[in-house]
Amino acid sequence: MRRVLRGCGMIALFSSLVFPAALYAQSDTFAALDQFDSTGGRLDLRLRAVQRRVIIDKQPIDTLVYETCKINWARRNATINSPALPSKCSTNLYGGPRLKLEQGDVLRIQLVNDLPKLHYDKSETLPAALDIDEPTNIHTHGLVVRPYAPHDRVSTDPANGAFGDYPFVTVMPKGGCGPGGGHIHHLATADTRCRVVDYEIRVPGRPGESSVEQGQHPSGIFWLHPHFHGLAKEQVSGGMTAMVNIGRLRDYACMSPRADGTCDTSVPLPPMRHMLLKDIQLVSLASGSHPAVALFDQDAGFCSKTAAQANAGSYCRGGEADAGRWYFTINGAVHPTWSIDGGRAEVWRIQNASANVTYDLRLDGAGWDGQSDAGGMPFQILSLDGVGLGLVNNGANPGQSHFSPRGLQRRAILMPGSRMEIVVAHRPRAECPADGTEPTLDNCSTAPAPTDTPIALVNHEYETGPGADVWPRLELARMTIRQSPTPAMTSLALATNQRTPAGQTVALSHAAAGQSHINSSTQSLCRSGNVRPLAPGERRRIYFGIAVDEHVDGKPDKAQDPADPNWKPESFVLGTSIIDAEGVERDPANENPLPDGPLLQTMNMSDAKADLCIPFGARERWELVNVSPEVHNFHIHQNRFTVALNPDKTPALRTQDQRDAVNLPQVVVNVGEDRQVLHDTIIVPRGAGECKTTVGPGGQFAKLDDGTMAGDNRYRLNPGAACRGNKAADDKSGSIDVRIDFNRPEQVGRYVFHCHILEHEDLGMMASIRVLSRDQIEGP
Ligand SMILES: [Cu+2]
Repeated sequence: MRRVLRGCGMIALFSSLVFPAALYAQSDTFAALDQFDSTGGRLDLRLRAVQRRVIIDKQPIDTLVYETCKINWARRNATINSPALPSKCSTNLYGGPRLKLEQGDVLRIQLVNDLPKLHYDKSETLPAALDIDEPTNIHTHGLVVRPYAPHDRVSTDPANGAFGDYPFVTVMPKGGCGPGGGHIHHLATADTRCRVVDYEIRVPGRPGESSVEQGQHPSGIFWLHPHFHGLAKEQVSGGMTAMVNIGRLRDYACMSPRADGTCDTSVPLPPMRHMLLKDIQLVSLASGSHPAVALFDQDAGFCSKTAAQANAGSYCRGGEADAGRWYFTINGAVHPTWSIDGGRAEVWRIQNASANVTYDLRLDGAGWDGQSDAGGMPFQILSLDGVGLGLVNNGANPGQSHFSPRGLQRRAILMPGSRMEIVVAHRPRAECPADGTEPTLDNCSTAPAPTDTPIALVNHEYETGPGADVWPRLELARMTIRQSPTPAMTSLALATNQRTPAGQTVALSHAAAGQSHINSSTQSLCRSGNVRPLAPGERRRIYFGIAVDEHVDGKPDKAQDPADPNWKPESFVLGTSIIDAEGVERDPANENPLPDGPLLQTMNMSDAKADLCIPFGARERWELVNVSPEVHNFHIHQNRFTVALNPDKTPALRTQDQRDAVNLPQVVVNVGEDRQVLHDTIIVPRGAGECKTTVGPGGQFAKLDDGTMAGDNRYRLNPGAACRGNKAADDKSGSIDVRIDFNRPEQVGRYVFHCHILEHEDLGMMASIRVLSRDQIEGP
């Protein structure tokens, strides 16, 4: 596969430097994210995408970051090249900024693309070293806000040329804007801009109001990252991310709930610590005046499995002759350590900002072994993927127990793009039940630290599938609780206002949607004749597949030598179909039956058609079906969904390996309650080993036509394949069913859903969706 390097003068890539034998990199002190608060309902920022020299573990590295500054919006174009005032700009460039918003705020971002040319290593797939102009754009992950391009909203504000949360824009750097400059054919999108583009993102609701039932925006943790198709992985790997916080922790968590369910706000919440988890692979360390060289086309096998297991520190050695390092950082700091006073707890707000890595997070200490399979010290999860879990309110006994018995977990899997908020307190093993009994907030209590007690945040090894990626085992950070005679803080109760609406339908006209004008290039395939709500009993099926073309010697192998002229890359493909009430699978475009199997394809952003056309107000059930033996991470923009339940209230999923679904039964679904957590990303459990990725006779797929890596690769899933996604008992596919409503005004428009493992997304595991208001379907 192509290889993208940064910081290359032509120094020797694989130097023979000898590393110190120390297990750990020297621990850093905890680095806070640079915080930018909205004021008066606005936050006006300039995000300059640049390459800057940053320091990671004393290594100077040239990497990609956002230089973030507060600006005077009216003078944004006049000041675009002015030196930024340090007092208004971010300083922890690699760690990233944190944007703090309220419901009702308007976030305005002037995105400036000052990225250098992208350098492809000539040793790999391309015939010669190639420098190309690098486009970018942004996406606000998890925000339910409007997805418009300026031409989509002319009727409401003709003077406004800003984009909403819209991934179909190409922002070229200055050098790529000339005639013929920077044209990347297969990545072209409908909207191409030169160097500067404005975004205006309005968060629904009013300050302090975060009720999903009321159509307000949930409070919680979200994030911002580049979403340019084909380059998202490279740019996120470099470090181009920001945390976005909306509302306050108090909107869904309370230290002291009263019997009537209200919160005594005089009791303070514990201190909060924000953590952006980022990783970077150095193929060569700094030497003399040369900075370290980072590999942004991340290699999951960078560290050998045994080397990774042997290393408990927050980097592992890898690359050619183990001459490189793969650092796992928190806000840019390597293995940060800090201490808190005894009797205290902290809330950790953790964001997986890695392009590809899946974290299996546990706590180590106080008699618990976070590196064991049994899991570590129990912690309380307050929110997952930006929405409070709502575990509070034992209505039968108000005032006695405010905590769900399912309030504690000993591990949490965060796939790329996922966030969670946890309460970390000292819970000695002796205070909690023996192994095999689920720890709860009632039976696993906190206790004062007897001495200075360390609690480590560790990452357990996680394998995405047999022969697929294995993410290394590492210790990420360490907190010491100082000895104190004061009793330990217990836990937080959660407010109940962020759960699934019980079921409401909102009528919507184009006026409410704010979009009477549809870009003609995308309208043609979504019109009255083919946009209808699903009938009762119907559901959509979304396929996630990996197709590997046959090698000339008949051995499909993802690790083939790219120098081999017969080398073909993997294709990450996604397909959709409709399953009717009789169980017949139909083509979503024309509703014809699909006896030859569904079509799966890589996304081609230059094709402006929408893969799915859905009427506003639709309430759908989607089967997410994994016909590959590797997990994926489903993410949909501008929307949230719940996990569908079986009649016995268990999650509707099939999996070959229960650890794929570790979050699901215990955390994601509050089994036994009527209401469920809303998600923007969810794991799609892997298929069995029989779900081969092969193309050709006897394989999973039949190829329809030749294409390029990012082009129009199309495959049919063979009817005789072992993995077909059907519910037959012998089916080997992995799957999880979700329920998605398209009933908020912010969901009208064109956007995408995809796998959030960015390597998979960039290589095509993505599709576009268009949600139309009634007026748009019926026409003028
Ligand atoms: Cu994937």
